[in-house]
Amino acid sequence: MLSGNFDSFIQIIDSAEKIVLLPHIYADGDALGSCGALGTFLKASGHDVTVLIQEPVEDKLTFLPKIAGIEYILFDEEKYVADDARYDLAIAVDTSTPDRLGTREKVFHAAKIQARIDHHAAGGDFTENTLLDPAWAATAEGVWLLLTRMGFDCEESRPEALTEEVKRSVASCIYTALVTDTGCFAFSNVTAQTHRIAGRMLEIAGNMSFVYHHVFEVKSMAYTRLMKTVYNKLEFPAEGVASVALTQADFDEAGAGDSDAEGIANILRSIQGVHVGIFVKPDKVPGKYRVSLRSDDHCSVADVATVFGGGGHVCAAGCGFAARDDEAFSRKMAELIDAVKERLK
Ligand SMILES: [Mn+2]
Repeated sequence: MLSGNFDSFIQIIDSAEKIVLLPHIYADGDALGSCGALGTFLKASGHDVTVLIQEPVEDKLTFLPKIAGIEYILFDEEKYVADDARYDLAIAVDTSTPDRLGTREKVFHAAKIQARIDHHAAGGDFTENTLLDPAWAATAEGVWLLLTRMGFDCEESRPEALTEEVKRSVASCIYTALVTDTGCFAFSNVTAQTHRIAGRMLEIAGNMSFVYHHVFEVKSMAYTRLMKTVYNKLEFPAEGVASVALTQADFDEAGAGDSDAEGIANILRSIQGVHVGIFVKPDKVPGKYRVSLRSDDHCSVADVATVFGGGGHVCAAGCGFAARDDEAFSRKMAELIDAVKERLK
């Protein structure tokens, strides 16, 4: 169900001249695509718009700055003084809690007015001016609905500066956001509306197959080297359970970072006959480990994670543990596997 109201959100935008768009930290395709689409449109409509990102755009998404009609500016903390209300309006995009803004939180609060467009059901009500619907597969779905209400797709009322090039740019950004947040239209969050919007984006932007190629097909060398180790270390400690535990040395040898390890627990879970995937990797703090758990309807991994002080959803959860030597590590792994076995139906 929709929280907030399009008309008042548009009023806030209309009355602002200088606007800053803030995607969440480690911005993904939805956060960057939504900001690209909204920013490109608002710029063409005559606003002074800045998209401020916390980290450089990740490799697989570097095509986005090329198709967006607006620049993504890397946040430089020293250049921004606290409480300097340089913006009339700050919009948090695809951001569920204010701490997901990183050090740009102060930019958000320093603006005269705060707003948020998002699709995360969980999270805080950190601003009154929120436009949020958990039924949107991506925040970009809401951005599209907002833009159409601002005259984007209507020949009579759309702003004059909205050239075909701007339209293509906006549509490419929205399409990218939809593709990434839905696992290429594979997840259960996809609705008929998601497909309708994606269809309209293709009508405007033309062939977009390069998005799938960059986001899902291309694998980095570091990831590929890490996956060699993952398959070498793959174990089936109980029926229906697959597990892999990597060490810091495994990451170092592969030249891999945290982002290369994303989705490994899902890969384990997708093996035929496996109901629970357990992926363990070292934490930044030496002697500590992070656990990703994925399951189907045979086991609630949220319950497993709770035992170890973590949490999450029934099918996707996480927790951590400390182990100062190999023996302690093996003991913790055995406890983890026992906790899974107890809950496996
Ligand atoms: Mn999203």
